[in-house]
Amino acid sequence: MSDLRKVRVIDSHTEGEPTRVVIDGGPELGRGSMAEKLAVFREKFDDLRSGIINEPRGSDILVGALLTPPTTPRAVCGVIFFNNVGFLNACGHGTIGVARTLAYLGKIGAGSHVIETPVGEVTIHLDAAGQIRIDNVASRRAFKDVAVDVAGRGQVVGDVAWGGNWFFLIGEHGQRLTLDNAEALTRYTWDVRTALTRAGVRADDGGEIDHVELFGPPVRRDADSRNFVLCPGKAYDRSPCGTGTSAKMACLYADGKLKEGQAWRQESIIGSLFTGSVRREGERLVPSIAGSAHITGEATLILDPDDPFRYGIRAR
Ligand code: PYC
Repeated sequence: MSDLRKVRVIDSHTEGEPTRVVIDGGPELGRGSMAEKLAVFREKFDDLRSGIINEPRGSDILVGALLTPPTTPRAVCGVIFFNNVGFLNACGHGTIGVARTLAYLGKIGAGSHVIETPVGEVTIHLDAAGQIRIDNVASRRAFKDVAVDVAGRGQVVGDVAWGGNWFFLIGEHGQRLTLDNAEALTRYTWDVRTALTRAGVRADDGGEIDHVELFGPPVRRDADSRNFVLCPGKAYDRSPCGTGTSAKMACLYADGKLKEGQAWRQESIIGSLFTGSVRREGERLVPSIAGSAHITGEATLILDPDDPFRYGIRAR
């Protein structure tokens, strides 16, 4: 029994999208930069990533967050996000979940706190009432109106934008953005993603465009838009997607449709809401995202060396 590996986690959801924060028993990633720590996690501990997220302990929709020691005294901690198929550069709903978890653990109080990610620093603002807002990494649109031929569906046009991850954002798609249509939306966005890969469409820094986002009119009266976001592992985001909303606001700003400080209320496919805005800091466009997160559980995961599925159920 002494060979059992134990991993302590705290689960939360942010506007419906779950985050599993590893607070103890995670892998030791060394003393390098956050990007180097991510590389060590990817190369040496991918089994553990899968064991924490995938069935039978987790599910495709879970996003994991490994807390690391900070590499700068400015930050309270570093974080590396991961999912059912690999790693995320950053994660908006996940950062709000990490903030809620740190507050739950008594590690942060009301005020502003910096968290490091492999793609830059994010600032979380926690108010006395427990509301959370994050200032995300700088966002930008790389390409406008990129046309891609999608097998069996014809040409689809979208923008390529960065919000901490790379997104293909589509306004004209002819799809019904309702939760009861999630399977068809998943098929549509997966077809678009496959077409982007086949056509060799990448971001301007060579990055893979691994999130696809559809936009349409809101259902809620207090929202500006509703979206459906397909994540890299084929699960759809239950929240309005923090990095996706950041990418959307970068496009709106570039088109002159969103001004600095103006609120953008993004509704998700399940009807939850993020309120965002942008501000310029020199050349950088900094998006802010506000939303609520709730703790849903605390657990000790056990990885038993005798368990054939200790590292999760994976296609081989
Ligand atoms: O909120 O940025 C986000 C996100 C990315 C993938 C799932 N959620």
